Amino acid sequence: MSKENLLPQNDIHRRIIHLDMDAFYASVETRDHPELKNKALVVGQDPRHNGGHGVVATCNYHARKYGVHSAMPAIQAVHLVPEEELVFIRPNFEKYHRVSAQVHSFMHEITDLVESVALDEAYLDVTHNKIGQESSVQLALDLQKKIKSKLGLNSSFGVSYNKFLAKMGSEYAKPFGRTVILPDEALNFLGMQKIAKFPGIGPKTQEELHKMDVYTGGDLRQVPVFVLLKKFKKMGYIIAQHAHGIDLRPVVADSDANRKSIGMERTYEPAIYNRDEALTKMRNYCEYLEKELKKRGFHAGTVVIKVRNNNFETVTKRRKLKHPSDSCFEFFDVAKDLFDSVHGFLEDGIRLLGVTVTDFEKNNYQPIKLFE
Ligand code: TTP
Ligand code: MG
Ligand code: MG
Repeated sequence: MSKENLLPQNDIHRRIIHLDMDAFYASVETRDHPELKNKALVVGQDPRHNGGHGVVATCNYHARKYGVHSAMPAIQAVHLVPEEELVFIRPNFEKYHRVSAQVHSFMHEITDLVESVALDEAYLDVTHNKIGQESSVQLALDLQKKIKSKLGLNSSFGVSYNKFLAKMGSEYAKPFGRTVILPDEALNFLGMQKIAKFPGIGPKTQEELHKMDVYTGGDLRQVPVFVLLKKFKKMGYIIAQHAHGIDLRPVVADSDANRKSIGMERTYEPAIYNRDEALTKMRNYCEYLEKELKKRGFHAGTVVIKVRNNNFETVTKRRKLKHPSDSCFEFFDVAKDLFDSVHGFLEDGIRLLGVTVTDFEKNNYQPIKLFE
């Protein structure tokens, strides 16, 4: 087996949009205070009236020209920007939430597969969409246009076949940017990017990679996967996938992400008296659960079974897994054990059987599969 086979099979068939609002809080404030249009607008408390305290939430692009940015101590903005241009404005979170909800309602006109990352930013899987529009680029353009015309705000988007590339795209052309990365352009695009632009490559990892003469996505792709894996462990494997344009994470709809559990139960008439028959049913449920979890990109931490007998006595039993999992086999192992710990029900006949998994956590990346 060649070492490059450590990478999962790519999937280039999805259509994903990543949209992010430009200078979000600051743009909302400029819209509502047009007299501030030509100012360097910083959202945050004015440190000059505040004992020098406070941080910059965000600032408009005018202020960015002077080097101001999010999370910077506000007092630094005072030093960087000429006094007559500088304006501080206190954040109005209620308003930003309201605008965010409006943006989301436009997104939901296109698809319910909307995954919010922050107030001003979301992924949309538009492979199948409500509008029946084949062109994901057209959908993104229309969305950007609608946000502009209805809300008076600028945004940037990236369109590609996975989340990582779509996000790289939306950041690439900010502000008011539009970037489309087609499957056969992805490696070219990534090859030109500085490694600092890749998610997961912070200053420390950058330094380590520079020591290996790796400066761009192109350089990164030349590094064998096992080297990145050995050096940077789990994150190295993610970085390696990115360098090759691979990101299999699904877009998890916000409504799904809030789900607390997934389960399946059925009633039986006539009742079940046979252990193997009951176990076969539960095994089928576990297969369904694995499929549903994989679809949503979740791992579950706990398995719960429910059993009801002919006398309508019902028991539920639960057990935490050693590690969160999305494996049918691991669920079934536990479910079988729990089932065997319910005494006397088979003799009376089983009317209802259920298996549920809960305690979700997000499974962000594909596990390494050494042997397929
Ligand atoms: P971002 O999307 O990171 O930044 P932005 O929208 O201001 O600018 P752009 O996307 O054009 O680069 O964050 C969205 C909002 O979240 C931002 O307007 C303010 C808030 N925010 C903070 O409060 N603190 C922070 O450190 C960051 C990064 C953002
Ligand atoms: Mg933004
Ligand atoms: Mg954002």
